[in-house]
Amino acid sequence: MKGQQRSPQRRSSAEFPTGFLWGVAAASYQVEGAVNEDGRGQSIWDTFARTPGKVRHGHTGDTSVDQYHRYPEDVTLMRELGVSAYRYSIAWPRVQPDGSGIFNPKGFDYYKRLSDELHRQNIKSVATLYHWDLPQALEDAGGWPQRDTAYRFAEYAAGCFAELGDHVDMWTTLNEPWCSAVLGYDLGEHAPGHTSKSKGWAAGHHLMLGRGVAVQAYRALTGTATAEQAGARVVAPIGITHNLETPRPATRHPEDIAAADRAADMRTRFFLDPMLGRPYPQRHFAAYPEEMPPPVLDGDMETIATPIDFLGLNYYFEPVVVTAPEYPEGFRAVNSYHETTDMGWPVTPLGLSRHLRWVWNHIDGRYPLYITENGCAMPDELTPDGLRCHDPGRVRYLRDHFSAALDAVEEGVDLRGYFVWSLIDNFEWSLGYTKRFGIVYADYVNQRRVPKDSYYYLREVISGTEDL
Ligand code: GCO
Repeated sequence: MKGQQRSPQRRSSAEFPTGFLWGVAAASYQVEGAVNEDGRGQSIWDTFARTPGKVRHGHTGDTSVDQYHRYPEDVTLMRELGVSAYRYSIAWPRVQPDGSGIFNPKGFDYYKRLSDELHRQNIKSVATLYHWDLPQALEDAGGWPQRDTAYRFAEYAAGCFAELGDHVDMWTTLNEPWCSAVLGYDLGEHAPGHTSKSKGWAAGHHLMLGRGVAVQAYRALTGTATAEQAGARVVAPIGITHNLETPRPATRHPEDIAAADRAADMRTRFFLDPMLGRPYPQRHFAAYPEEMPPPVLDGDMETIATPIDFLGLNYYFEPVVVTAPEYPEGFRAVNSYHETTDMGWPVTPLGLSRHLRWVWNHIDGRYPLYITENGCAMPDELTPDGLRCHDPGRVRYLRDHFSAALDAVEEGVDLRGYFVWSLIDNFEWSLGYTKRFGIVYADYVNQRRVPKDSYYYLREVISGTEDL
């Protein structure tokens, strides 16, 4: 008999570990709207978005997809999708309008209603405490470059633990502190829009410190050192969400390989190593002797190293770098010649497996990993009847990234969940509403939601009827 045709290996979501958490993600300012309701204070994003020239077309999060009022419909979309978790964020100025002192019960009520609805529809409530909406009053007092902001964050976090502890199934302290610090205070691309390297890295240190103090407050409240130690008592795990990068060298030349390693200092080691009890990357500081090191006081590094329960990673693409001795840090990013998304980001699924393996090895397997965000902005085509939305690029993107994540799992990475960014199109920060990341299309005029093809694809993946 002639050689039999080998059927391609079938891979399905069933190959992920038992209990694997499939979810979708979003963030307060990007989806809630209702910025002046029920006593919500102002945040740095309200101010930034209203400052001419900061956000494309002058878009703001004032209304967005109005999830503050429409959350029951969105949770129903999640249930029909089959996800078991929703990762949202708590707007600090909703629950503590001035960023210190008095809490606002009506703000907490919203997150209770949202969690109750999630639980009613069998979905876990995964709350991020800080997804970039710092109360404006704290920015007026100096913002994250001020040490006091770290303690204000811990106070706010403790208020959330006390009020929402019975409602939340999983906590993350910060979302992407690199963005808050560097985009917000050094490059000025995000709120509050400062351009000072020393402010940026001071902000980075205080963000990491604040979350360390917050985790200690959480442990004191739950009476354990880690969620695992709670035994039969259910204690929601607490972790962090990072956007680390492990760039790929453009060539195998030793100088490019060394440059890629150096590139990981700023984006990865600075935000990861102190959490593991290691020092900040000194090599990075040496590149900016005038503005570094950040203001570290006695005991800070121990606080930052307070154990957590899991590490969340947001992954969108893998950068490529070459050696560039003319830059202080000795590298620069170059084009990777991959197909790109609407953001101009290369589509690099294999980079996801490499990244997961790198992080897993770097942390010596100390914490289980979650992909807390992955997704893409791609061209969407709404059908003339408005009932369907075709997004074949996003379907391919997701399939290839799911498969890459499974590769890492098969190689021993303890990956426990995967959150797609995002459930629904939303306010994409300084790009306003011009980029659509949703697996559900948002009609911003009449607030109609239209599930895209990628939504139906993800539904089949989760139920195991569609191959990866
Ligand atoms: C991020 C953000 C999201 C973005 C997404 C797409 O954490 O960067 O969490 O808010 O919208 O990453 O850029």
